[in-house]
Parts: sequence; C-alpha cells; structure tokens
Amino acid sequence: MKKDITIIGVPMDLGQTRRGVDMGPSAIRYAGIVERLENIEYSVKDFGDIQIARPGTIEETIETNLKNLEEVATASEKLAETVSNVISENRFPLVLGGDHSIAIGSLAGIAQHYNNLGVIWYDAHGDLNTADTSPSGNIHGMPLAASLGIGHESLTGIGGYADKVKPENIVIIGARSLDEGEKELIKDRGIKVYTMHEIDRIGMTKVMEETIEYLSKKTDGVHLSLDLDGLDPSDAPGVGTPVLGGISYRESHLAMEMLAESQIITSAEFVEVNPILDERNKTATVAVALMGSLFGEKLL
Ligand code: 5AB
Ligand code: MN
Ligand code: MN
Ligand code: MN
Repeated sequence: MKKDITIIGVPMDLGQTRRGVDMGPSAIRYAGIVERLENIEYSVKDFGDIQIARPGTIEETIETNLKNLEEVATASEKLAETVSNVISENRFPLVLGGDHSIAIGSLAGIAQHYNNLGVIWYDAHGDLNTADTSPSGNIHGMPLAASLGIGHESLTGIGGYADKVKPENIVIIGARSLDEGEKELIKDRGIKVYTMHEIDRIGMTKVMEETIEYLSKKTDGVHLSLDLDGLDPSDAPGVGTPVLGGISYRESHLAMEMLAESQIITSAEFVEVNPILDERNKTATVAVALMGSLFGEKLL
C-alpha cells in the first residue's frame, strides 16, 4: 500500500548558530527528491516551505539561555499544524530541514494521530538536552527531550499538549557524542540506544532487525528522524556538527532498505543538511538517495 507523499520544507536555522542550514530544503529539492519518488510511482505534492522568522524579528519576552526560543516555538506551531493536516488527508508527511529543532514541531503534529508513536532517532547526538544540561543553548540539541516533555514549556507544550513520545518507544541509532546530562537521561528513562560501538560490534543488519522488532511490537506508527550527521562526515560533510566515526553511506542505505521492507515507517524527516558547508551538494544527494531507499527503491 503506497501512500501519497507531501513534502514540507522547513528552512530553519535558528536552532543553532551556523548559518546555511536554512538552505537545506532547497538543496534537497535541487538534488531531485520529487523526481526520485515519482520514478518509483509515488504521487508527490510539494507543500513548499514553512515561513521562518529572521532572528530578532520576534520580540523575546521570555528570560532564558535558549537561543531564538520564541522564533523556534512559533515555527514549531506552524509546522505541527501543517504536518497534522497532511496526516488528516491520509498522506505521508516528509519533512525537510533545516536544523533538528524542527523535530519538535514535526512530532507535535504527528503524535496527536497515534496512541503509541515510535521514533527512530538516527543521529550522532542524543538531542536530549535542556536549558540546564545544554553546553550551547542551541535548541537543535533539545528536540528529543522536548518531545518527551522535558525542558522549557515553550517547547514541550507545542501543539497544546506535552509528552509526544514515551521513552520506551524511542530508538537512537548512531550515537557517538552524548553530553553527561543526556547519558543520565538515557539511563534514567530506559531509552534504547545503538551507539557506534553496537553498530561496529553486531552490524547494521542486526541493529535494524532488533529495532524493527522492538518497535513494531508496541507502536501504532513510527517516525524516522534522520540527522545527516548520523552518517560519517566523509559521506555527509555538509552538516553543522560533524562527528568522526559515523555510520557509512552503505550501512545507512541498508538501514533504509530494511525499514522499507518492514513497512513500519509512517512519517519521516531529514535534517541538518547545510549546503554552505557541503561539497558539491553531496550531503543533499546522499539524503535523496536514502529517501529513495526508505520509500522502496530497488537496485534491481
Ligand atoms: B543535532 C550538543 N549536544 O547540545 C549541544 O545536530 C550538540 O541536532 C547538539 O544532533 C547537536 O549543543 C544537535 C553539543
Ligand atoms: Mn540531531
Ligand atoms: Mn546530530
Ligand atoms: Mn548538527
């Protein structure tokens, strides 16, 4: 059963401090995402981009160390509403970032349609910080915490409700740069994590088999939140916070193919593509190839 797809661009760069990631949606479109999906017989609609305020244009009334909090919160509300409408139309929302702070809005829009949403967080980082634990004040390091209901209420309350996802319904894949507070949270809440150690040790095939088995038993939908920095910087150089020793393009490709076979994914986002830091649009091209595999593209 093939669902029609709606692409939503989110040119967000306010969740971190390196400019250029707002051009991610354009770079991914330029790398041919619509044609790629149409080639495998999907009906694709491009919603266009969610409008993002320029920094400083919304008056900051909240005292906080979180950067651009009100701009991020305003954009998250818009994105949540848009994503929710797409699901109501029985279409598959494919969200293109933008920095990873946009996951707060995506998940707020998605989770209202499920009783037990699962989340695969494919990332070098845990994105489990709060104002208290963040070393940077950058909101792109906080979306998974916010979606668990942990953190600033302007972020946890997007969509008019908190606790979008339960800790036992999350699987983090590719982690290799976790802050101390994030490690504590992972242990406290029992979040399942496959760090690079496990990926090296048991291989991506087993990691994905276990992930699919773990989530399909207890969830009624699974959101894939794929941060391109989960991949090794040699395969995905155009990201703001690269970390050595990541998942290869080949392993990622396999992971997407296994997800396609499993048919568990009900929404997805691809984030942190920064064309200014990229090499000839390589990272956007990798993102498009991974989306092709996720939606069932076959080599033969
Ligand atoms: B990304 C760091 N943990 O909070 C922080 O790219 C990095 O969405 C966050 O995964 C990286 O600032 C956020 C040091
Ligand atoms: Mn991330
Ligand atoms: Mn990351
Ligand atoms: Mn990053």
